[in-house]
Amino acid sequence: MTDPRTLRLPAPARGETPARVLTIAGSDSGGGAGIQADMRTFATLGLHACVAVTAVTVQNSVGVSGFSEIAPDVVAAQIRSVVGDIGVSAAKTGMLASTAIIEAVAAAADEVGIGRDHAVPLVVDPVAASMHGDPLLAADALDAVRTVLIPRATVVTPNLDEVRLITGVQVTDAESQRSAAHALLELGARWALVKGGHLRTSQFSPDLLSDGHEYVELSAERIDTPHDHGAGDTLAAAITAALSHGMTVPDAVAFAKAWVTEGLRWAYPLGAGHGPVNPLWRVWADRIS
Ligand code: PXL
Repeated sequence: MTDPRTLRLPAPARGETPARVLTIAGSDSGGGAGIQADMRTFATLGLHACVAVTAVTVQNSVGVSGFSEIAPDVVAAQIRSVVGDIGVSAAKTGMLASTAIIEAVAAAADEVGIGRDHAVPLVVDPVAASMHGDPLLAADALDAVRTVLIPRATVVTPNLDEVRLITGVQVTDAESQRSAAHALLELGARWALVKGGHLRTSQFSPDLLSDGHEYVELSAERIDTPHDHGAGDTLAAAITAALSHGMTVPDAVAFAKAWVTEGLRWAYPLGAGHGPVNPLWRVWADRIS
């Protein structure tokens, strides 16, 4: 097991501009997932997070009761505005809601130099639904995920449901996990991380990371908690944070997996439904111990 004390990124000196990242994602009014998870992850890791909001969800611990999309040109303008002035060394996408927003994000990313073929890596978390199954992406936007979003991904990080929706591959074991990774790479991602967290087959949570040449199996202790809302967002945010400091993709994913495992250990109940993963685990652990 990774010693949690080693899960650190270089810290900025007092008064020094920290590394900057950009999250392009939706707001979770319950404070557990989406940009709230991303920003807390980035903040705890010593980064400055810029935000392009894509949608405002109405949700609590029980579910998502609706959302309002931000106009696609406003999403794109947020990206251009912050990258042009503040500058970022990595970016991530979460909930993108619609084809029009995906297309606007892709165009802005190309323009400002974010994505697999640019200097600034892009982590794509292809969010399709909440943990309760409430849709966060229009059904007709899956095609844009396949043809517009994933081809721009330095790393794509779907869970098993998202893999099935995007590639048609139903992952049940190591072999189908490999087929799913190949299908995602064929769509154009540089690296595919097929998360096995929802494969309730063992005490480990086996993920497969591949670029078609390297196959890295990552397994971490399975933390058995119902309070894992926002775990996928936190994982993708921690990968983005590590990439922003120049880590390789395999090192960044290993770092992030260990990071989110600690976050799950520090998860807490909230409301009547599922509580969130705790991206502030380090701060809480330092305060308490
Ligand atoms: O965890 C995926 C996710 C991403 N973004 C937003 C969400 C959720 C899950 O509910 O609400 C805004």
